[in-house]
Amino acid sequence: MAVTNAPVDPAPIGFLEEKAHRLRRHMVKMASGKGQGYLGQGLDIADLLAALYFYEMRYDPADPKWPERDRFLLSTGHYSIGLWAALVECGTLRTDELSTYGGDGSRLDMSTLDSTPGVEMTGGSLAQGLGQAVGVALAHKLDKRDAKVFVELSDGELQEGSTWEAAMAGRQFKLDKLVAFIDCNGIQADGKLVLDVEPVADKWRAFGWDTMEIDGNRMAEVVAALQWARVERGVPKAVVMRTVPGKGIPTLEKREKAHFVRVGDDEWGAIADELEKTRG
Ligand SMILES: Cc1ncc(C[n+]2csc(CCOP(=O)(O)OP(=O)(O)O)c2C)c(N)n1
Ligand SMILES: [Mg+2]
Repeated sequence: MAVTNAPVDPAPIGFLEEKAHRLRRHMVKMASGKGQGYLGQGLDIADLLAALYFYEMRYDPADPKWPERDRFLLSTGHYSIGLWAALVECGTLRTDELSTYGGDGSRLDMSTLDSTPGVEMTGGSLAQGLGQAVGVALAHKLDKRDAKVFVELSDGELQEGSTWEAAMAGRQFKLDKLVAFIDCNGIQADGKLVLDVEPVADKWRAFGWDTMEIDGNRMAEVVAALQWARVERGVPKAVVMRTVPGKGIPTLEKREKAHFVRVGDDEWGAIADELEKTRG
């Protein structure tokens, strides 16, 4: 069995940053084809996705159902644009599908469907991902499988009780191959978070999870968190990531309402140019 993304040490930070940039470029292509999309969120988790798919995860792009694979569950289905970019870049999905994002009949829906290769859970209804990840990790533990389970969830999902029920279960079952990344981008549907979720890291610690907090848009910190998470200490791990919606495109980073990006047909060219200029 070919494992194309097995961990390489020391971490190739420059290579991973370039991968994150390429993912962002794919996302701009998708959103500009549709004229709109959840571009801000995809851009904010691009660094995590690059590090997972091109450094950390045991995953075979040609065989996305390989039973021994590590799992990545994207709880926030509307972040799908990020996952599509990663799956295109690693070769599970085709590059020519990027232009179909959000279109009728496309496999690259605006929210995730697990009928698309490489997708581990159907998203859309929020705060379901951690519970599913706990279930998968528990099944692996009972089956004595070695695979890791990585799950992304959002700051908005911290406002839902199901997240904390799952957090308790993860600790109770000592799921030490489960790693949660909490994308604290500071926004939910209408702008800033309406219900205060801080202090996020202290809450996870109080629920018994090994916890660290990072700048989720700094590749060296993302990689350090993944390396830290490799050590098993009998409890699940939480990585609290501080991220910037629209990361990599200054015009989008400055938008107050970044939850959904819709701009005029004539503005997409400038957005794509900004991304290339920021990369330098
Ligand atoms: C259970 C549930 N409630 C409400 C919604 C509607 N909704 C879609 S995205 C979103 C924002 C939630 O905040 P967050 O997950 O932090 O997303 P962000 O704005 O950062 O993309 C909401 C409320 C939903 N999809 N599911
Ligand atoms: Mg949010």
